Amino acid sequence: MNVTPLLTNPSAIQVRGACPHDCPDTCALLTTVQDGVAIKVQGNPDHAHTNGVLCTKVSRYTERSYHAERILQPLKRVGAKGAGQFEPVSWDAALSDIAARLQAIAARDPQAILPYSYAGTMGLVQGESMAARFFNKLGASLLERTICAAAGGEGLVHTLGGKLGMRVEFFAQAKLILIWGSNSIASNLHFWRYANEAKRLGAKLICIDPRKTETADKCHKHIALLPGTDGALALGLMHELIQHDWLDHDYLERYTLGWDKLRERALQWPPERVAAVCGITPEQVQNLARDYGACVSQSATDAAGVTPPSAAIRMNYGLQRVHGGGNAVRLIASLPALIGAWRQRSGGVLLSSSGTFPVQKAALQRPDLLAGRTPRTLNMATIGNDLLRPASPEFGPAVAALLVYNSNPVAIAPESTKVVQGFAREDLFTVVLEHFQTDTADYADYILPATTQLEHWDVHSSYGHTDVLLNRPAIAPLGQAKPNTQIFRELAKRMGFEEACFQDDDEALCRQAFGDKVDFDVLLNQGFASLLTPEAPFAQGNFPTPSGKCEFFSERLARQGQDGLPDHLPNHEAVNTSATYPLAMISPPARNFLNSSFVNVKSLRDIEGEPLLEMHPQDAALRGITNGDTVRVFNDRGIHCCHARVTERARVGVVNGLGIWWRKLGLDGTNVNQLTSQKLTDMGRGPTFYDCLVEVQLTSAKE
Ligand SMILES: Nc1nc2c(c(=O)[nH]1)N[C@H]1C(S)=C(S)[C@@H](COP(=O)(O)OP(=O)(O)OC[C@H]3O[C@@H](n4cnc5c(=O)[nH]c(N)nc54)[C@H](O)[C@@H]3O)O[C@H]1N2
Ligand SMILES: Nc1nc2c(c(=O)[nH]1)N[C@H]1C(S)=C(S)[C@@H](COP(=O)(O)OP(=O)(O)OC[C@H]3O[C@@H](n4cnc5c(=O)[nH]c(N)nc54)[C@H](O)[C@@H]3O)O[C@H]1N2
Ligand code: SF4
Ligand SMILES: [Mo]
Repeated sequence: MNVTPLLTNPSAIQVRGACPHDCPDTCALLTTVQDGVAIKVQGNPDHAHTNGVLCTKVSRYTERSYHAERILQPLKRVGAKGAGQFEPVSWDAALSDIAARLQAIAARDPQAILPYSYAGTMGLVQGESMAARFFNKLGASLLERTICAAAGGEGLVHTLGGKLGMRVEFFAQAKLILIWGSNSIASNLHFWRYANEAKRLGAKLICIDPRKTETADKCHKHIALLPGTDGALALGLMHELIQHDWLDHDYLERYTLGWDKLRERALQWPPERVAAVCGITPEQVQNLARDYGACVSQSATDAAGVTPPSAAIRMNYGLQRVHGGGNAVRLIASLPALIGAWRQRSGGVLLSSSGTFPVQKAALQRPDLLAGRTPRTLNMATIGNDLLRPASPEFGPAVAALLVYNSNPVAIAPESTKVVQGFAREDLFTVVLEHFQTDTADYADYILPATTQLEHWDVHSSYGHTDVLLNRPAIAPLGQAKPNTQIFRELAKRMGFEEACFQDDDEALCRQAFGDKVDFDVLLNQGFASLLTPEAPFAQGNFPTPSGKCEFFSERLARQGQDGLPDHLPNHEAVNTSATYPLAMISPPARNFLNSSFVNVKSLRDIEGEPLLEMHPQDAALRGITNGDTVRVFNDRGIHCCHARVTERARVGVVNGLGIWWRKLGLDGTNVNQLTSQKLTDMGRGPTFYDCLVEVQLTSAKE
């Protein structure tokens, strides 16, 4: 059945969809449509994880889709680069000109063309399907999509064997939950529902986060460690587990690799050393270990048939945006094996479930269109540097054309000064597919109007649960907007790409995404389909690593010249290492934005207020700053002005700049990324947004 008529309003229908946003929850949507207009977006009550509830952002989805500032026709630049002045142009004129420009560049070297995209939509079809085919056929530079999860993803792969972990629903049955580097209430609301249920059933919740978040408020304990010190804390926990013999020796022996080596390393991390590195007390380390150690299991049930309490860890990507992020994830992902937590379905760890999905990537992206060519790969985390690099034998051609879709790099990429300089290059040809005139779109030569999730087909995996979701269009495209797929199809035609795969329509692409691995009829009829996954995936080992074990020691990493054993790596810019920049700045998500999306939706922006820097009263007093004052936050990379919020949500020595505001909405036309660096993580070549030292000065006191 395609759509469901509504009992309370017979002239309206409800269309099943999926939330497209970069959020672990991937909710099932029900859009109510009357006379071709979407009047309401709700959570689908039939989908267990969504449970009929959406976050505030997406329950206001119609406000975003029908926003007065939606771009609804192709626009061509008329003013200076970055001035944001455009005039309407026909699709035909825009696409013909873009194709001609790309052909001219490709004739010299197609690698001078670079796609730039991320997870503005997480849809497999409006993400990398037709777009990837287009760039593969062209032979354009490849993009390493590292901006979010690269370090942690690698950490998981080298420890557990994939982006896999506990099933989210079983957190509800855990007796101890560590919420580690995650502000779940803001960024993973539907996980929080399960955690809250566990809490009602008597579980203890502990939040490990430099910031006192709304999630920390609701946990029994909060450990406000310094950013980038999670690896040390995990080693300290191991130290205590060993000292007190809170270990599942049987699990360690059967199902892990490298325990002797890890044990030796952990024994170098007594609580006092950990406390000094993490900026917490030795007792906090000891108490955390006692809580975790209380869940040790010798086997799933003891001799008397009693099931031991289970310990579950919800990590999120917040803790891996630092130099040692990959190693920290390796250490934390190792913890459940020490106490045998994996033996129960309500024990273990979850960072991402995305590796569960049998996505048919080659069918969608068609790497065969490269026809033997191996274009260079550029890292999206260093777009600032790469746009400014001249041609050289090592680098290849300078980037001459950039096609941006599903991303807002001028706002979200680190070290904005460089990014902006790069985008401002007069000789760079930039095309941006967008809903809105973002900071990035301001620098476009052409802005092409893209459809929103209400207007196109898509199919979704998830990184927070294990269901596949189908998104049907609820309404026709607004104005002249087209799906990303259609834009690339039409560009392909103008470039003379004749392969049949450029004809596939969006429904066909949706079918190809999982091929015969998921029953498409179930998706069509129900809107979602659950993957069959084991309840306790590693109860008997079966880790998809080369050894089949939980790899404390990784031969693969050792062969790459890395330490095969995880360790704590200090931040590139660690606290107490610079007299000039004594404060660490982190810039985690704001609850009512999704990265830089929704910042232009007024009702949501009104809740967030304005760009603010949270400072601990002690740090503020030292600098003569009071609540509401205008401050300059600065380091060698730049200056960002905003208002100070003096609050104990910030710990001493750490300031928090929440959310990724649009630069043009900031006090001085900048956001926090003016300060972040392009230095990379230990694994996965990811960015280090939360590894950033700054100083703060009063510019003007509040009137
Ligand atoms: N409302 C909302 N939801 C979102 C997003 C959003 O912007 N807004 N973003 C989405 C995206 S892109 C992602 S990747 C996911 C996950 O996104 P994450 O960035 O993991 O977001 P959070 O779950 O908020 O977790 C970040 C938490 O980590 C803390 N943190 C920062 N540095 C450290 C550290 O060194 N150690 C520890 N232990 N904690 C640290 C921060 O204070 C913050 O509370 O969430 C998604 N969900
Ligand atoms: N300082 C700091 N910087 C960060 C982070 C941080 O915590 N702190 N977080 C990082 C993380 S985790 C991530 S994931 C990145 C996120 O960075 P991005 O993936 O760039 O995410 P957004 O900022 O939400 O921008 C997505 C854009 O895609 C557009 N879009 C949405 N759907 C479609 C569509 O169907 N078609 C087209 N053409 N466009 C569409 C939206 O309008 C929006 O402007 O930011 C990173 N940057
Ligand atoms: S942003 Fe996350 S919580 Fe909100 S509707 Fe989408 S998937 Fe659900
Ligand atoms: Mo992300």
